Amino acid sequence: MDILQTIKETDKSFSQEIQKVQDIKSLEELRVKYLSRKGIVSTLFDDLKNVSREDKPLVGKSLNELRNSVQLRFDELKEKLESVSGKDHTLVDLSLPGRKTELGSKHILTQTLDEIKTIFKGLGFSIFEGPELESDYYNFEALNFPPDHPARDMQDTFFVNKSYLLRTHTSPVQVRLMTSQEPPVRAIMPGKVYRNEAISARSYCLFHQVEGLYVDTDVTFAELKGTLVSFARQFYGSDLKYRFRPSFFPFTEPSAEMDITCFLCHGKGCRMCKGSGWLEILGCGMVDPNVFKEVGYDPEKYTGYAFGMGIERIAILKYDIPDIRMYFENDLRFLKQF
Ligand code: 2U9
Repeated sequence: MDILQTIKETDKSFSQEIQKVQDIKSLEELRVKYLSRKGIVSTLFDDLKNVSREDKPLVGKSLNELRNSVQLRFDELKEKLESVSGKDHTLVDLSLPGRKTELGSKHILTQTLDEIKTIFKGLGFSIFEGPELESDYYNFEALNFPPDHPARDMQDTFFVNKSYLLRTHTSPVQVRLMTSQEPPVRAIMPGKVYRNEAISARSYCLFHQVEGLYVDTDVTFAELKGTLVSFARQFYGSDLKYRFRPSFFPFTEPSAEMDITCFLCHGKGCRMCKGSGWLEILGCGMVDPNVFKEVGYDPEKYTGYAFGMGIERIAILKYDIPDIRMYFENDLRFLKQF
């Protein structure tokens, strides 16, 4: 049968022609030639009416196979050419400048902590860290808090159960250090602390502290002042004025708070210092003999000083940050300023 021969030849010629096709335009020309209404394959279908009844099934089957095979190869090449042409001509513009890899930066609290650590390392302090989940003993009892002290109240402390809590200060780390080591000890303890407070622009349920401790024979309040003034001058600027005011903490006696002159108004009084001209930056004092007894240090032989500061507050004062919640919101517009 001639028509079967023609079908075979058509298949062969399509194979040869499609191999030469390099672009979508030539492929479209090939489609018109073979698959359009007046194309070679359709014309062969028209010729089916001239085929005898008994040959029709065989010829019909061959024609269907030809049409499907031509269509399949056409579709495959079309998809390939389109994906390549998309990449070459629309998706990639080689004249564009390369994409910049954005580098992250340290969070302002980490930067502040790093700076504080560097200053105290320079003053001879080492660094110790401890657990954030603490026992009532290390957080309160060993630090001379009376059993009914208001800080223990459920309102102020996140208790996990009767004896365990999220530490409210880093002081338990000092207790752990002293119970594991004989004097002299000179270390700072940075870390997260938790307080069950109403959240506002000035207070948050989580913040960071750095506390410090120096215990040896003959450690004096004068040394405490010298160390803290040196720290404040390195951190806030060498021309600052300072003052120490009496205060009270269960774990130090005597206790004090350190103020520096307001850097916004230089002591004249403004919104930053609430008109006083002074900014409170930390608390400090001589370690209470009761704490020494608790950790097994002889209070007749040793004296020591301790201090503590809130990092959020220290940075708020240095960079004039209006709201403590900004540290924790991860808004890049805030973070990128530092
Ligand atoms: C031991 C003995 C003494 C650590 C101290 C302060 C004073 C203090 C506050 C500052 C702002 C806490 O973050 S804050 O709210 N801290 O004023 N902290 S003396 O004294 C210690 C610690 C451990 C064994």
